Amino acid sequence: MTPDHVEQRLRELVIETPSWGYGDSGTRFATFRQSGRPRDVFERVDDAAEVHRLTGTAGAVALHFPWDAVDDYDALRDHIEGRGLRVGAVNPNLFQDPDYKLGSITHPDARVREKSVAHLFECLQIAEQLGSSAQSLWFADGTNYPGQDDLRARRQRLRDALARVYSELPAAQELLIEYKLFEPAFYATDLADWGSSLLVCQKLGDRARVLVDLGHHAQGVNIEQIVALLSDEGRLGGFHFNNRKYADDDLIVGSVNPFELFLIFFELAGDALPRLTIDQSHNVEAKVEAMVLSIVNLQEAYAKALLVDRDALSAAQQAGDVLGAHEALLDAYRTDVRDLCARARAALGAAEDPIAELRTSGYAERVATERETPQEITR
Ligand code: RM4
Ligand code: MN
Ligand code: MN
Repeated sequence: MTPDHVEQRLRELVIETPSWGYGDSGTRFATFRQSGRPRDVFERVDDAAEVHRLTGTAGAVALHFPWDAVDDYDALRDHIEGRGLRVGAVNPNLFQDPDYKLGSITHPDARVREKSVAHLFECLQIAEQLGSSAQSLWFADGTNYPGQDDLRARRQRLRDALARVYSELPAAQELLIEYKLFEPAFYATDLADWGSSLLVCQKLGDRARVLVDLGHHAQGVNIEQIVALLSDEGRLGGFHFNNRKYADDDLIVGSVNPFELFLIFFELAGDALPRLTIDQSHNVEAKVEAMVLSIVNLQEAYAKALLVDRDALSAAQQAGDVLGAHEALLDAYRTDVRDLCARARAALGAAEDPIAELRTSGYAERVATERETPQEITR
């Protein structure tokens, strides 16, 4: 692909940033308050809009409920659209209420299962009001000890609940089903891997697809191969981008393993892109800055993947030229695409150098002053 084509494709890239990535977050040891942290969903949206202004690529904001719950969803939608954004995926939250100690839709008690399904139904409505086209589901459900619950019964409960949700799914929405190896459950997570999610999706129907979070695998797992497989099956629904060294670390995307990110984009770049969302938690770094850097890293990984000479690659593959094929990937990976991405951003009316622009814009200082006034933090 020529650099002009790459620039064109970059201009079409849309990444959803997560409302929950802008608020205060921490580890189980401590949460360090940041100055200028948003106090409610409206301010979280304002931060998302600033990331979009600087990068040109972050035009949608994913929401999490009840963290982002408001009385008036029309007002929230107006605010989001007034900031030049649209609503991304809606993420129901079935992991914080004390009732969910032993699970949500897999809970042994039918009352808790009903409560969980009611929340999922409520989120279908919220999404309709906000104009969202996806429910992004992640379940913390699992067990901590062998024998704690019946693994097959839990699986059946999970399938029954999701079938009910799927049957009520408005035509404009799809269901994305995320998996995660472990945490908070430490013995058996009910949806622990891509295969478990895929089986559920296949039972539900075409509008149920798998969501891949880069932090949700065992060490050494070949994520790009999972991407190729799900994509080939037409079941790759989307991503939660982040990076990790050890577990679900939720670090800035591309910060630890940029080559893996490039290989994932290489698998994606041949087809229409699925939903691309960031799912990060910035505990010690400035949040808006971290989100901007994540978008820049995504732009660069995508640009490099588009630059791969696919004809040369497949010729080398056909000829059994092992290193020639590998080199075809490395050639693209080693290309400096910073200027190309800067040009694409400029063409979008965004910043050539988004981090530098953010630092000189005074945005952080301005919100630090504006958000000083004590106000209950709704999250
Ligand atoms: C989980 C998972 C979900 C996210 C929550 C907050 O580990 O990645 O996608 O909604 O964290
Ligand atoms: Mn996630
Ligand atoms: Mn996660």
